[in-house]
Amino acid sequence: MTVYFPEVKKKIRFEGPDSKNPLSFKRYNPKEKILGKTMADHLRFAVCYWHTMKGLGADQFGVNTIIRSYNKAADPMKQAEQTMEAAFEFFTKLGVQFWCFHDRDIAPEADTLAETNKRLDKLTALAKKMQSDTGIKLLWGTTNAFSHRRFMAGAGTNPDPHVFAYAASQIKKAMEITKTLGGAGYVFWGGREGYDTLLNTDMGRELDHMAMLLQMAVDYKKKIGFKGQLYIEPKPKEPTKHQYDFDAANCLAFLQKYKLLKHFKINVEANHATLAAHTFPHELAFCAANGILGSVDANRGDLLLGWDTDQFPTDLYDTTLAMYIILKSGGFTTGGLNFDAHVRRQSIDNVDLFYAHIGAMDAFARGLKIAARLLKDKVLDNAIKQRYAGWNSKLGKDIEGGRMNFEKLEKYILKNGEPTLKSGRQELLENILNEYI
Ligand code: XLS
Ligand code: CA
Ligand code: CA
Repeated sequence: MTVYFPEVKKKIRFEGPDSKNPLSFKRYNPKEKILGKTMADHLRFAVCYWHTMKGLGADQFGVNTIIRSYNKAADPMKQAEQTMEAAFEFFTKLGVQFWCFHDRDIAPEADTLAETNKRLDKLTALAKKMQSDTGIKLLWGTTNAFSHRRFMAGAGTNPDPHVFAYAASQIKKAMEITKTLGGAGYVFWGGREGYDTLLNTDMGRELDHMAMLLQMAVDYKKKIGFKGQLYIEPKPKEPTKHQYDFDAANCLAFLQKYKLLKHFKINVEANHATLAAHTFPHELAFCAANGILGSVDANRGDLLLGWDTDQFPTDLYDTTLAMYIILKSGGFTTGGLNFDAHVRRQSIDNVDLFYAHIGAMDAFARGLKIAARLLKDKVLDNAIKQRYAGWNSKLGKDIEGGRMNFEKLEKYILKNGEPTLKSGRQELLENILNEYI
């Protein structure tokens, strides 16, 4: 069998923090138990096919910079097969449990839907074989209904029902192959579901149509017996000026309005959170508070660049707080940490792909360990408990129990006067967090 990543001879191993080997994990020890579960089972790492296998360094200002040995074949199907073989070699050498893909990542589009679907079947069969040979599983599948020119004005929110029908047909097939591959989930990211100008947009109608498409997906899921979790992935802008799935709160309102809430959870992407002017932990905490935290696209943006840079996560504050929120909400069930991230344009060597993922996995492993200690020592828990202690008093209990109204509360104030103010202790808590990190 052809070897596509000869630079890395054997599987990346845990060697501990003192190792000087850049091709080893310093912190991620898949078998180590944290709070009764292995690190691998807590973190559920996934490699994404689109950036890692297909991303070749192109940006808005320049063409590809990266050359890989698996995408040289002239025949696009041959290239797709070699890419798939290379992908599973990479997943195996890296030692992740999962992968994620869009339909169009794994098989090139042909002239007709029927022909395209035949190609997909071929590559799906190959993926299925490689999954069973390697034990690597599918975290989620999804549809790319945003790259082809037919989707220039959106998929489910397109002004033309003919395009809506195309998107539906594509999703139908992508759900089928995700089921064939035993996917634990299926993601809807509304690539061009939004608008560029209100001057040509019927917003209400577009939102109704998007809900209709999702309802059809829910119905089809049931029909084919696909057991995976459905997710919506919010993003506020890019490629459109305004995307309808702006942030987690926006998605929650949408799902509630269209009575779809029980069928969906959120796939939170770190870089999309910051594009929406939130923090990554904010989006996670919002989802956790509302019982809709599903899965995570683990990456980061750049403070000085206003677009979706999809960099590999390295920030320990982010990974710690993320894992803290995830652990507190009970941990992943169907979801996981998918590295929706690509190496920089100048990182042109195969080995850079390994460095990028190793660093990200170690950053999350550290986050997990620190979060577990924070939880065990109850440092934040105790501070929060104390801060809200007033709600355990008679007054607090009466309000929370729905036994109070404006008149009664006014009477209480007239009798008891000014409240005693308490410090929020932000700086102290920041210091404590630093000590743990
Ligand atoms: C793009 C999105 C996309 C989704 C899957 O910004 O992150 O890659 O995760 O369609
Ligand atoms: Ca994403
Ligand atoms: Ca992104």
